[in-house]
Amino acid sequence: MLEKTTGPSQAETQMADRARRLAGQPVLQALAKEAERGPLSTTLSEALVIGLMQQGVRHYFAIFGHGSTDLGEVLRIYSEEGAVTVVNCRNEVEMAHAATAYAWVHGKTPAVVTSIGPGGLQAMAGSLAASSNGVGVYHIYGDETTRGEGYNMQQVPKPEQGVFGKMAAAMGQAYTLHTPGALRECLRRGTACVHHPFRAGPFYILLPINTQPQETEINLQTLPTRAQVPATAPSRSSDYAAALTLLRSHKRITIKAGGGTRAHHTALRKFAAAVGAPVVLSPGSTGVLDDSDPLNMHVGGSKGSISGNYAMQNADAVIVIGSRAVCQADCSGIGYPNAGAVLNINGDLDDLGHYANTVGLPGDITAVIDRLLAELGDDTGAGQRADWLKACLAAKSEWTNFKAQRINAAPMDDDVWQTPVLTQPAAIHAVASFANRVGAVKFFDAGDVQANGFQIVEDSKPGQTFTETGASYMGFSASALLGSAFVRDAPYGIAFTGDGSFMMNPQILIDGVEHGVRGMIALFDNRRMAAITGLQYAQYGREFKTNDSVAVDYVMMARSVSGVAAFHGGTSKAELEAALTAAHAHDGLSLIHIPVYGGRDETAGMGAYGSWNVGNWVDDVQSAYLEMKV
Ligand SMILES: Cc1ncc(C[n+]2csc(CCOP(=O)(O)OP(=O)(O)O)c2C)c(N)n1
Ligand SMILES: [Mg+2]
Repeated sequence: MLEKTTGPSQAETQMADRARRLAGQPVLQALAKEAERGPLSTTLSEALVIGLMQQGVRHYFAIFGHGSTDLGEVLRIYSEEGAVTVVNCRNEVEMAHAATAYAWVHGKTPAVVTSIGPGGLQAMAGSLAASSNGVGVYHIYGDETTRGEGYNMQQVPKPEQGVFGKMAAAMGQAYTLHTPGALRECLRRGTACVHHPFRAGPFYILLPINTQPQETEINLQTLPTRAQVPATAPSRSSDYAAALTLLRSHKRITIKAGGGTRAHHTALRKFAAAVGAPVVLSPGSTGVLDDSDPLNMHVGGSKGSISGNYAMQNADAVIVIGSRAVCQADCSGIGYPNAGAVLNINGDLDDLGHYANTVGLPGDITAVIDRLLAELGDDTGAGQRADWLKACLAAKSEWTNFKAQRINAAPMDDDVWQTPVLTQPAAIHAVASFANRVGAVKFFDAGDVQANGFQIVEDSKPGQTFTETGASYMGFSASALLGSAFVRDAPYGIAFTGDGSFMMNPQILIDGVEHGVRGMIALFDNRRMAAITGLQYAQYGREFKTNDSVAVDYVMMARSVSGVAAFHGGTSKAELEAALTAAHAHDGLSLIHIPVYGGRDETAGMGAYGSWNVGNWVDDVQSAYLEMKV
């Protein structure tokens, strides 16, 4: 343990010396002197920080507590020497979201650090966004002592060991560092999880309070480096035979591109063009085809679009690529009522066999597509799909026209605002277009804001929108802005959030300023949780407890935090445009409060085109599911 008295202890001086060298160099170079001498003796806390660094982890999001003071002290010294950055936060859910966004947008691995108990639990809740979207993040939680001297404050109060570790293991993968010498194994499992090639997720390290300061020895040469595996694809020609037959024998093939295609959009585009098949997007895969690409049918699923759902409903075969078939993406299993066959391309063997009557090609999407195209040669079956493409294109124009009407809807009289205000689709389109114009990254989290968002955005490539569709976690989008803290040349971020979602995690107002975030919160205020109001009306014809009567001046609220620039979004597109320009000009965090129509006029929404196995729809959906051929 580091004894803090008047001056730095010898242990601290040595640690600072190591940290100084680690600041500028990779681990093995920085600590070459130590490595030559044999195993390095240090505390578990420092060993963990060095071990994570060996995997490229140098960025921490932290809320410390009595459960993580020793680790905190190491991070203090390492951060003072410039070896790590530490972003202190105000809420663990917010912090987990920020870490997820950091990994998702910037492709680097962060670590979240909490205390024991409530801190860890809150972070674990927030980590659902990482696991649902396949994003690798280390979570480090202080944990009960392994000595077992009785209850630790904040542990789960029952006579059972390691309850937090068990919960974390149920959420994802977890390792309790009960024994400091187990660090190597912990980090090997960790990198296999957070750097998994197609199903990354959060890895939870439970760090007992008493093992953190324990002296241990690590062999720097065998500290696990970041896991890397080469792209794989089925190796024999015969493995592709059934796929070739499927492609050559179906006239109405639709490709369903899931979130997994984001990293493989170049191969996807080549494949769709070669086989002459329309591509339907999932809520989370906008941009994998250019918005204007004639093959892009836009989003399909429970919310969907006219064209996306048309291409799903009328397909005689589906090529599912990189999708885990979430209910919202495939209408709870009844999205393809006319399909008799599936070709599934996915690295994950469980997802590969999700549908019945499937030809599965497991592996890396690009590697599989490249090989499949080589096997297909010129005989791709595209010739027989001309009529199908024409019909899909007609559906695409229908959607484009419909969308144009909705996003250009005139302001509507609203009960709450007592004046005509913009509809949510009109306001979202204005902000999304602005974002694309200025090269900003768009973040979405939940509610009508998210659903309208994925129906409206017009992206030309992946990475322009990060919509947390996996968990639809209210509070993600604003918190995600914090993911760019300390990231050099980070793109400007715009969080699209509802009034309900924003108040789940408003901490960004303070943390964003503290850590120099450049970004904007576009707050679409309909004074209700409208997505749920809409569901209630659609299912039971009555609204219940999804609105409130409390007016909030979000501009004043935001301005009460020094450093935040806040603007009224006005009630017309012209006023909103002016606010966007002003907010973007602020070199820091800004907020625009945009009142939007919250009534039932359907021209104020984008509509829903699919089915969903929820509420009083379940009987219908489940009986339709029984009729599916795939
Ligand atoms: C943390 C969390 N709690 C509850 C939900 C369920 N939920 C989904 S959307 C929604 C309402 C969102 O309201 P708001 O952000 O104001 O957006 P709006 O639908 O009004 O546009 C709720 C409660 C959720 N997705 N996440
Ligand atoms: Mg709302």
